[in-house]
Amino acid sequence: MLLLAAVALIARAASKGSNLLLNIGPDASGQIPAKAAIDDNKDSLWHSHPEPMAKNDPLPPPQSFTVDCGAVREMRGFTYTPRPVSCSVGVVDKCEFWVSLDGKDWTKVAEGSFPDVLESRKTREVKFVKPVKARYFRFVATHALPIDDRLAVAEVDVF
Ligand SMILES: [Ca+2]
Repeated sequence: MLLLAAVALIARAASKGSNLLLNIGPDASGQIPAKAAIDDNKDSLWHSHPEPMAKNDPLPPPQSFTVDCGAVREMRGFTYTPRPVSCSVGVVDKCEFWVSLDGKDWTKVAEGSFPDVLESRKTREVKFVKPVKARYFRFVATHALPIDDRLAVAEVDVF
């Protein structure tokens, strides 16, 4: 059971025409640019925490964001692009990928583990066991290197 929705914001994704429902931590008060995870720009980042993060106020995983694709579509897998090499804090190396038809009932369809993520920030592709039909997807960051109390993601997409 995921319990991640403390605050929900809705923003318009710039390039993919999706509504972004973004779940942020219970103590977050700032505008977190989660839409930056689906803007086709590897230099813009989703952060799990407000900027600047309070020194004694970590937001440990899992942290997530949820995307409304606007209509039911077939999904065969997802891609994940780590944050650029210019910073190595909170680089997500483990994640889960969930999908939903209605935004209420969720099914985990994949897990990702990228142990070489600090050395290589290339885009990773994870295929589901079988294609699924869904309108919503949720990227859940479950661990990060080398610091696990904040998380950042450059890009996530479905294919
Ligand atoms: Ca981005």
